[in-house]
Amino acid sequence: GAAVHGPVRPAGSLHRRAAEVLDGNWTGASTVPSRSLYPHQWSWDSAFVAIGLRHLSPLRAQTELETLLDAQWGDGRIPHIVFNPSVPLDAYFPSPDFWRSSSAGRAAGAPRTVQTSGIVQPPVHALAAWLVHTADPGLSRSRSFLARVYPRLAAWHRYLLHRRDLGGGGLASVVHPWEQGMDNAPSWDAPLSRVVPAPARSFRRADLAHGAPEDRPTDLDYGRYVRLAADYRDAGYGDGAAGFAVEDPAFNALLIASEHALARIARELGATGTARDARARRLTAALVDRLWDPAQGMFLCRDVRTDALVPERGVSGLVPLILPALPREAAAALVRTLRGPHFGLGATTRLVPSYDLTGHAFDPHRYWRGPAWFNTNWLVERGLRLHGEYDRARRLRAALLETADASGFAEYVDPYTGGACGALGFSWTAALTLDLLH
Ligand code: 9YW
Repeated sequence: GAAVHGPVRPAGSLHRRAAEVLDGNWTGASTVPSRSLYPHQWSWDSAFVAIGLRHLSPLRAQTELETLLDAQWGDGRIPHIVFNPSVPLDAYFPSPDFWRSSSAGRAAGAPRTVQTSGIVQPPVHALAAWLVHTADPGLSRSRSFLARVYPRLAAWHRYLLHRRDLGGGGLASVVHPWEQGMDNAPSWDAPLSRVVPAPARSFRRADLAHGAPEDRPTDLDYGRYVRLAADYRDAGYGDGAAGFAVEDPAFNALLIASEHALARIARELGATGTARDARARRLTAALVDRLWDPAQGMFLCRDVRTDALVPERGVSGLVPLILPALPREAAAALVRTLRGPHFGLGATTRLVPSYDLTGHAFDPHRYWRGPAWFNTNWLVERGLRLHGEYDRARRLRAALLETADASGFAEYVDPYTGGACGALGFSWTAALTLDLLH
């Protein structure tokens, strides 16, 4: 522990090391999350990367988002992976021949020229586009950056709010754990248990060639992920019939934060933005109405198929702290929950773990079942500042910078020791480090 949280190195050199990670992961039009583990473009990774990249090169940050948006489907969805055609098929599973986007996704308007997955990831993009614009408004205006991305981002939100309101309460549902971005979070265990796993011999995991099996999801999890994705593909990527449908607090909070960002973008482009801000406030009320658990002092997932809240505490339930229209009592309760025994912030941990420290499924090394991740911590830091918790935000920021540096920009870390897990030289860890340094 002590060695990992050692003395802070001069900020200048941390800045340089973070920039080197992003340079190394840049392909010319976008950034891969990790050279070894994830050799394509991932949707929410690119949004977080753009947020950091804007401090190095606003042009590259704009290009990152434009490349992703070029792969948008006709129905508005932004795919979770845009495949790099020069990477061998067996480098990552599921590969383009699994998703078959240009044929299976034809009715949903999948692009013909690039291969993508058919599921989505959290909508951080409008927030990222706005932040990228503010880094260099002159460049942004000269390239009509916002004018070009605004209609695409609006179509993306329309897809989520109309096609994905599977619970009928105004929120968007995810139809696969990969869509929410926290692949093996314990909140998925119950809704996933109803999915019949695809036989292990029917697919070959590529992730185990790069990551330690005990830090990754299990084979049984993978069998269920494969079954869900194959069923969705075989239904032409149409929404409604999914066996797995969950309303997740972080996914929806990011949609709402992005809706507020779209209001700002609309104002910059000469409109009023009032309708979007009003919608963001309505969505905040729907989030509280459907996912807030007053007894736990946090948000939980709702399993749409059983219409019940899932009794697992995950970091996803703290992310709504980023919302400006959150009721004051909810914000105060979230801060208490962060500091309490389940997340231990400032007491037993210096970074927010991905899952309840006292939970039955807690594992400090296994992916989204305990380790601390930099993107969720960056969001919590932002939320703490938004709600006036400056001291706590300052301490979290310091811990993030120290841990990012000492871990070699790890993908995720042990929440107690800060020890590195997963891939090193991970893009969003480096990008969000840069953002925190500014
Ligand atoms: C996988 C790329 C992605 C992230 C997800 C993370 C992981 C892909 O990596 O999923 O193969 O498991 O869970 O959030 O976007 O970094």
